[in-house]
Amino acid sequence: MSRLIVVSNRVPVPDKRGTAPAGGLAVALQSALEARGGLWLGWSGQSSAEEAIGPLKMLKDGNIDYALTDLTERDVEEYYQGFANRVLWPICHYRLDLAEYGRREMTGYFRVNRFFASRLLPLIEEDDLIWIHDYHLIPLASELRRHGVRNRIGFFLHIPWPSPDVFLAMPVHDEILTSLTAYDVLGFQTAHDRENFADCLARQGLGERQDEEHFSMGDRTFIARHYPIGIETDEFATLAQRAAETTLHKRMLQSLDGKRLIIGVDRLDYSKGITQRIDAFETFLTRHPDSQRQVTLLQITPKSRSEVPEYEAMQRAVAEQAGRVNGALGTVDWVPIRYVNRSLRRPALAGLYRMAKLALVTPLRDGMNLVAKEFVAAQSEEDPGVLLLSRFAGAAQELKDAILVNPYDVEGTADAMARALALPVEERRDRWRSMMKALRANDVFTWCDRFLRDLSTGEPKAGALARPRMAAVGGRTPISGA
Ligand code: ADQ
Repeated sequence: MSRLIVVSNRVPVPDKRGTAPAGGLAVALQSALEARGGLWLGWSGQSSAEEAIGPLKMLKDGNIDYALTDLTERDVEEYYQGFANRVLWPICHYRLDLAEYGRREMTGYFRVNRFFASRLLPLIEEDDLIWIHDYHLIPLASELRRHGVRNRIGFFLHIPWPSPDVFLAMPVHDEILTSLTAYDVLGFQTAHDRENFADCLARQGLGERQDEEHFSMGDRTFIARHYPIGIETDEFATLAQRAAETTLHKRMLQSLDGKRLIIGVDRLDYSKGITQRIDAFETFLTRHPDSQRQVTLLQITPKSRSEVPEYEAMQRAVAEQAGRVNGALGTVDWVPIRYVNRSLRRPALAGLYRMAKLALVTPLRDGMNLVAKEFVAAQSEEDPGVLLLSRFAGAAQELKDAILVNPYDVEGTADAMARALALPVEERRDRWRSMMKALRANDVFTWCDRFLRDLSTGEPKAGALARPRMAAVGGRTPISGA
């Protein structure tokens, strides 16, 4: 079996106790790396002066080598905060109005990708499979190819791929599209994203489509397929069951004092639809005064990308909005919205999901949305809570038995909240069983196997991934998105 190299912007390096500080995605990739032997390369998160950037920091854990590089301040500004988070992220989330395209940032993005290639090149061995993750690193394969790398290289995009009318508004669309054709396998979250990508190629007259999933460009051929990412379904369900015995769980139950818990969990990001959700919750409470004092919305929202102005502004806007609703509708002994800006450990999060009767997962656009899947996995079989899910999240393609909503329709979402809270237990169980079946059939290990099987075409068939021990799923840092 070939060795595996994973490259992502950030790397979930295990802590000193050797447990992975990460969610399901990192756990699945680490088990694939462990099984094949491998290397995970990415940015250390540190910036330093150009002359102070030293050799890669190498760490070893079992069968996995971690290679971390610092970047310069200018790199971070232009590549990460600039082109990746202020051009590609808003464009892929259909927010042309927020994209701030600048030549300097675009040049920085390609320069840093060349730099990553230069760091990776000396470490590549002949048969290695290379798996590159997410929008920060789109041009990496073409940079490697320029240096003669002929290994199989795959790319997985964690965020949506927009329709041509949106994507082609980005000034360097052709460079980005062409660099994607340097991969052997291109992975998208949904068939819809894959089709959008194919439409962009067709619109620009780039390459030829052989069939639904096979394309050619010059003398190269590549696969573009959808691989919906999953979670560590059974392990997460066990975490949630165990959480019921913890002190936090008991304290939380006590503080709810019989009120029904509604939960929202999202990184603070404009794509997650948090302000529309709070509006919908307020509308629900106003239209159903009998629900006031009977429910509490716990919105857990760790800050992210605070160095980008839109995120800083949003931080203030959401806090003010929650404060306004609490001021208008709250009473001396009831706060409608508990708004918390921190990250929780996964066992605590799993326990809160299980306690909630309703989850509000209402992004305006999302590649997949793992919170929706985690919430379902955390429910009890006898008395499961209900998932209210945006039809614009990739997860809606699989979780068809959620209550699907259009998050732009505030009144419709408010009505759906009322309907969800009134669902009889038999219907809640039926919906939950069908969603759980989908989550078990496509967990994060299956996702990883499917991608690697396509990437490793031609080599002896890889076996299914070994499931990690429970200890490995207890950390807190997701590798992508933030
Ligand atoms: P994100 O945009 O970060 O990921 P999401 O899929 O929801 O979005 O994943 C968030 C992860 O962070 C979940 O595992 C969740 O449990 C965790 N998390 C969120 N808030 C937390 C908190 N307060 N404390 C602890 N953990 C918290 C990107 C794409 C998504 C895609 C994923 C994976 O934007 O669409 O689903 O990558 O491909």
